[in-house]
Amino acid sequence: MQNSIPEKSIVVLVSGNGSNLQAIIDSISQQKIHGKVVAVFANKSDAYGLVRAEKANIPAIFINHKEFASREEYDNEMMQRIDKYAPDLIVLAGFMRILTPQFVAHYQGKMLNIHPSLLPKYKGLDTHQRAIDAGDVEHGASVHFVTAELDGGPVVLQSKVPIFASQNADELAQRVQQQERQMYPLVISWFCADRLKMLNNHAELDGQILDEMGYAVN
Ligand code: NHR
Ligand code: GAR
Repeated sequence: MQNSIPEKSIVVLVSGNGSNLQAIIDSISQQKIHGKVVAVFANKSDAYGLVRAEKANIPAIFINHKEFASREEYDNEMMQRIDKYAPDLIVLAGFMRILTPQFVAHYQGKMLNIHPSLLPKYKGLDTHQRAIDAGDVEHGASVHFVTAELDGGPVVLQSKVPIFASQNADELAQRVQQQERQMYPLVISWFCADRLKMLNNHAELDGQILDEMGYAVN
């Protein structure tokens, strides 16, 4: 069935290491995702994700936000450059810049993010330390559709890890990221197979509205 629909074009936005980007590239080469990464954009010149893209022969584009007077102008430039690749899906993979409502509206229902917490807990930054400081016994990551509400769009899938008393935030982050590299390609494969949609601010998989905390809630 998968091959009866056209391959999706994916644009990935990164700011850093790009280990999630790498997991997506690898899943595509293993034919687990019916899609193609057509471009990688970064807002940081030293983002290692740009190097990973180049190594995979994917156009790697750095746009310096310092050259733009406002977030609106920066996002407008991004939109114009991104749209040249006619993407079906925008994937935020460690992208660290808040996007304007105009940008989000332009890619409504076509943009996913991976956030390092069990949403709705710990929106924003420094999530691993915040989970430890709160004395939580579990933590994890969430894949969600991006809406204008920061880290507030409908959740598709969560993955949990235990928090051990002896762990520091860096060790916890590593364990969370290990989960991320499994779950993000899976969700992207659903989207590329036309199984996953955002409708009326809900995530829908195979025509079923997903729970507030996504698929496979336990
Ligand atoms: N934009 C919108 N409109 N909605 C979302 O849900 C978004 C978004 C942009 C990025 C990723 C998000 C995360 O997963 C994301 C989701 C950056 C910040 C932030 O505060 C917060 C959340 C996320 C990404 N950024 C600072 C800013 O002023 C800069 C911080 C830095 O450069 O270190 O943009 O966590
Ligand atoms: C990931 O843990 C991701 O969840 C997080 O940054 C890391 C990026 O790793 N995202 C955010 O904090 C977004 N604000 P990567 O660059 O190796 O994919």
